[in-house]
Amino acid sequence: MDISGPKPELLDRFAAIVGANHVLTDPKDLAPHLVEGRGLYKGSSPMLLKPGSTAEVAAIMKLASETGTPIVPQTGNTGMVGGQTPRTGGHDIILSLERMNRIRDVDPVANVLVADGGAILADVHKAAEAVNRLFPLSLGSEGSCRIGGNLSTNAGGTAVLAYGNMRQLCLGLEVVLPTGEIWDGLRRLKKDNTGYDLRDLFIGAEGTLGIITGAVLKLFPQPVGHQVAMAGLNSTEDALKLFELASNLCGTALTGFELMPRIGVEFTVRHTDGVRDPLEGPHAWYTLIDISTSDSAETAEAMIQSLLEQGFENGLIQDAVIASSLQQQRALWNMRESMSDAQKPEGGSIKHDISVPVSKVPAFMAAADKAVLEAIPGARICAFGHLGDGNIHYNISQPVTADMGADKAAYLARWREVNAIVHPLAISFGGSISAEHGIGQLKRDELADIRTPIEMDLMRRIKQAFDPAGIMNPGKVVAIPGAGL
Ligand code: FAD
Ligand code: 2HG
Ligand code: ZN
Repeated sequence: MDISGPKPELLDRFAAIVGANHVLTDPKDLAPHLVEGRGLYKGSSPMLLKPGSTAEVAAIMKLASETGTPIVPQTGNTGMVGGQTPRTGGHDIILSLERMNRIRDVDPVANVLVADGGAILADVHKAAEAVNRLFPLSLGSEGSCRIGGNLSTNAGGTAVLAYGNMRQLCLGLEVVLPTGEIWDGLRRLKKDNTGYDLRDLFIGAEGTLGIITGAVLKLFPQPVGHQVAMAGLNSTEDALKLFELASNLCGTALTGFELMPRIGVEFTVRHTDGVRDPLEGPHAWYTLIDISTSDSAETAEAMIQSLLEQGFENGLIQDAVIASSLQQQRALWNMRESMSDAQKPEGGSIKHDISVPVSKVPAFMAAADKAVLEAIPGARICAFGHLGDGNIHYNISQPVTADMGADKAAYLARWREVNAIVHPLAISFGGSISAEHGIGQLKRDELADIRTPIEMDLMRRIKQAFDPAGIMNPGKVVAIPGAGL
């Protein structure tokens, strides 16, 4: 590719594949696609293409591979590590699957649903509900994120505890390779040991190995009983003990166990319409407990009652509320799911997506708090997340200052410095620096510090085998030295 970017004639050839109505080139139209939600990355691109079929995606990739044109897949643009954002100062063409948003098939007997890569997660939920089934992936972004992005980031969310992450929820894939070939792996089998698992290579690859255009997803029976409670606690140690108690009492009926700090509740109450403080007085920590049963509604009710009773008796719970209607259940979940966005109006937030073995969460938090507050006195630590999975969004809002707006950039400039405190701590507790959001651009240069040389070498060889021309979302996940990637 010419370093000045694709020539107008080449852009015309790309546009002709999808038709003029499905191409964006005006900077105003492109603008929302050049930046991600946190505003950390802002890229450039001459064109966004919206193909309407797998065949059109294949034609785009064939032309891209023949002409060495870099392509960035983007679906809902809710990713948190800049994987969907074109490179700054580059000429990557954005390929959006927003028109490929169909539910292709639902089979409630085999418990599978086949969707286009551009199907919106909330629409997949609705299609499953229409046949009395559940698709359990649950994210705050479910109204806008799409299946191709969920698979490519191996998304997690609030139901991983019971149902697993996206990798566990997928049986088969349809993928357009960087060469333009189509791999039809839309198999519906639970058991299939026939050679290397190609599907698992594309899941979590963040668009660096191919474009996911379709997927076979697993469905589950709709729960019969469902209970949601919020408990106020004194410490993360108590939260862990309560989690252990809940696991013992509820077993697989425990479908969510989320942790939130007081400051996160305050941010959410302050900045989210309709969210109220869930308990009478303030508490240092809150856990959101979700229980689903398949036999009867009474079982779920008995379980939540018994859990809270024992939690009070053991001195773990200071106060609690059980949602008494579907509306109240939604309100409690809404508070938790709004916590990510509620940090934005509080100035800069330096974020982490760490995981440690669940039993180590309190020790990790204590060590991280101490180190972070030494480095940034007054920092407002808003560490929340999926306690049941050992996955904490260890986010740190900037200290309150006279001019928060002006100080935000200076604070965010300390991002790497703060990562360098928190990430090694997570590793020292046997953890990971990216539990569910991926690597993208944000953590690309840290990957080699946390994966072994053999792992890095294997990842580079896989990348080169699938994408020898280096056109598939270059600059993301794995750096290929000397290849400009
Ligand atoms: P995009 O952002 O468009 O893309 C994400 C990555 O996938 C990029 O690298 C992109 O190039 C690649 N990609 C996209 N589509 C394709 C495709 N068809 N083929 C190949 N590659 C592709 N994430 C969690 O895991 N857990 C959470 O609890 C969670 N909560 C969130 C809450 C909020 C409020 C927000 C804004 C985000 C949250 N996220 C969470 C992050 C985000 O929603 C997920 O990463 C989501 O899975 C990305 O889907 P998307 O369609 O927006 O993908
Ligand atoms: C969540 O669990 C998301 O709400 C987002 O993964 C976390 O804002 C964040 O860091
Ligand atoms: Zn999360």
